Amino acid sequence: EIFPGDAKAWKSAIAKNAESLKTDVDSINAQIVHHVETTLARAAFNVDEMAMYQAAALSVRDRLIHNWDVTQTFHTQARTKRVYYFSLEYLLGRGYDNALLNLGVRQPYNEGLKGLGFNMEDVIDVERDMGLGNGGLGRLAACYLDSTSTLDIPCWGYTLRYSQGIFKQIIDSSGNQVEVPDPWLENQNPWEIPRLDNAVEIKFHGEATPGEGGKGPGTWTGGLDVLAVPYDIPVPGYKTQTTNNIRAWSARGKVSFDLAKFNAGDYDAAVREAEEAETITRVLYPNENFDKGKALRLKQQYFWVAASLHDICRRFRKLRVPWSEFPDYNAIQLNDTHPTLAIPELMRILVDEEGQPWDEAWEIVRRTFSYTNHTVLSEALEKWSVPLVEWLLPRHLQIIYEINLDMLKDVEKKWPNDRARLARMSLIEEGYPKMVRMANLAVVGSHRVNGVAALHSHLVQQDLFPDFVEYLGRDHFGNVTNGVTARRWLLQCNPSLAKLITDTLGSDEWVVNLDKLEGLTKYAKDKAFQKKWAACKQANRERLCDYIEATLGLTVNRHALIDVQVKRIHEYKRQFMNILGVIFRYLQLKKMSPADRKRLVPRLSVFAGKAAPGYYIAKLIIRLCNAVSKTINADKDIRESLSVAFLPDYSVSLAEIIIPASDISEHISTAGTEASGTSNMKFALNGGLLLGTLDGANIEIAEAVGDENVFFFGHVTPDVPKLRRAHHFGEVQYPAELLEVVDAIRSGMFGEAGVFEPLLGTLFEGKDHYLVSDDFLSYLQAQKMVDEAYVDQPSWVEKTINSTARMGRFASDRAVLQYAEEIWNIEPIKIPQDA
Ligand code: B1N
Repeated sequence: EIFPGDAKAWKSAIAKNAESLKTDVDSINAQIVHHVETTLARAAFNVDEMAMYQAAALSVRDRLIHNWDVTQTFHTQARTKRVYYFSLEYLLGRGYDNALLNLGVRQPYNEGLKGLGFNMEDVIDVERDMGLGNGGLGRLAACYLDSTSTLDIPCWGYTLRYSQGIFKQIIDSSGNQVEVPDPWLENQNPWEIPRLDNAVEIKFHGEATPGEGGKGPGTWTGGLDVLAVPYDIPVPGYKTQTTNNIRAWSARGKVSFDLAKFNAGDYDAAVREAEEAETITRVLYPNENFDKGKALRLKQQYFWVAASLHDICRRFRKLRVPWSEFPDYNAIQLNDTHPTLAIPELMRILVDEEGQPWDEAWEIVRRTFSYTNHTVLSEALEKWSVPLVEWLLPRHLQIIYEINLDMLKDVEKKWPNDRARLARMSLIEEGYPKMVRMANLAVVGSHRVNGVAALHSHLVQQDLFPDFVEYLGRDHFGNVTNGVTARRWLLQCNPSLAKLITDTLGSDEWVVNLDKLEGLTKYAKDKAFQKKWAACKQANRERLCDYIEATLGLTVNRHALIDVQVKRIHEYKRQFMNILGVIFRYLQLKKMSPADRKRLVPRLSVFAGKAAPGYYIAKLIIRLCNAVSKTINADKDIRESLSVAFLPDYSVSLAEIIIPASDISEHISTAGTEASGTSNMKFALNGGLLLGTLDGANIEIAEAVGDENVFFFGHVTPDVPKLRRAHHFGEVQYPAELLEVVDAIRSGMFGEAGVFEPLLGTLFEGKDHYLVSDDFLSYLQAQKMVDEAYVDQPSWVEKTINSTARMGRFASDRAVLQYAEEIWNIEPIKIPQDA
């Protein structure tokens, strides 16, 4: 019997309680008012938008928790396999609107709020983003969790609960980025459930001894304990009861430890120790595609994977089956190398704590883990110095050495006397200091390694791990092209287009089966449909223009072609090339007669994105964008034809406004540098056309939507090494168009010129690593083709319809199903009605 005491009393209480989850408007309002009066302890006259948001969100949370309970109880009782998605970042954005849509209660909530005197959009707008990520990698994790719930795949995300997520970006009066903290937990977060009773102790430092012969059970004693406290974030699926979980760990000082010092009168030390422990989850590292090798980051990584594995093993022990069956119940996906310490940590648990023989433990580990690589940029590949690992995690270093020894012996057997090969493959890079290569460890400790787009996966095999492809075989490596959730990235962010699509297709099945969008192709040439389609875009354009006006005080031509580049600011992403192109357009316009100018398609160039706080050149790019916008927007002759907006503080919720409004979006990284990109998919899905290089997922998007519906330019990946060599040897010709633009900047046209010298310097004297000068002309030509194509509106709208219609394969549902089948070996399991 599962009920303590009287089962009848329980059942009747549960049935009564279920009534509070009814979805008619009156019941919903009662739920909301319940939270106003009790949880918030307010009276009706005292309810502002923030209070209304909180009460409404809390009522939604009640529904989520109910579904969460049912889901978790069912999965546990059915002893299903679970997937654990280990990601140091989850860029969830806002939760309220998304939960309403997924739960299918947006309509009654809308009406309910109206009755209570509030407007849905305004209430949605007071929610702060959950910004626990930097960019694509973190947002991908969020999309994938949405898909696992929607597809009824049992899955938990594991991450850290940073007190401060990605910083808020402010642009100062000189156009510079200024970072201010993101206190996202300030107004209490309704989307998390603290589980104080499930806290876990995590150890650092101390002394370790290896086991007998290296492979026997070792020991790890002494050291410092920190508490890991879990907070659970329910993830609703779209119109399904399945509600998966993201468990985010928060660091706490251990009270017992402090108390001894406290009682001894050493108050400072007691507080200091607790504070130091809490520092571990104080802040998200704001670097993207860059590894700084900071000790605190290593602490974060171990704290996170140790707590998560502790949790998973505790759950596994309750099943009372042999450890050899661990991989039949658990699949762990490593989102990049950040969680790679999970590999030696699971070895430690199995060998040192559970007494499993080394070789069997290694087999379990490899069958459990799989690794997704997200970048080939060398500055982003994680390496930890051996002395640092030894100091923080002495036992883990021994285990890594043992894994390495085994592998190198094996390689030596296969390729005798090939010292260069051993040096390349070793988990330890020789040098001062020696470094642990986390990617190599992730590759050998997993049963499968994948890249995130076809080209990227090819480069992962060819450039990053060719020796491991030979050693472990081709089948150890694969590709899963990224995807995005149509729930957030069409249904939620673009309601007018979503409605038009549903009305046209006669069903909303596309929301869970994105291939259904294909049905739109037959209306692509239909004049009446084109008109409605274009009207949606215009409405979204106006919404963005309103936002620009409100935030920048800039009035723009509301019929301009909107050209956007929004993403992290990086040299490899080449926002620099974009702004140089904008300057070129400006110089052209200045040379024209007013009449000629009028004939040209007006443009609005939109930029947004954060730079890592220590990335000097990226920050100069932001400053240049702002300087250029200042000059151009102030030029009365040009105003109607060209304006430039740099929108501060790019975020998920800002992306939801920008993406539906775009006519052209730029994905213009140097070929071979952008692993996939995922905003490219969001733009195309929302009827925007891509202007891009043959890089990342752009290539597959073009395959899907048709070459005639994208604007491609620039050199291809195989050209890159020889172009870089040419720069190195000073054998390059600079196009006159580029030199003209550089001269304009140097002339002071955009303010004090000297400021930009270090940025301009990256173009010359062998420093143009990202080949801006090599692709610039081709970029300008592509821009010209955009202008020309836009003039023929019926043909343009047809392109955008076809583009949306053919984006089905870029659904995160497709990607997650591919992981489930090819890597996790797990099947969807629907929660029965009576669960
Ligand atoms: O991951 C995305 C891809 O679509 C992007 O192309 C890729 O750049 C991005 C260290 C990263 N790769 N590596 C990171 C983030 C944080 C960090 O600390 C590296 N982000 C990506 C999704 O596959």
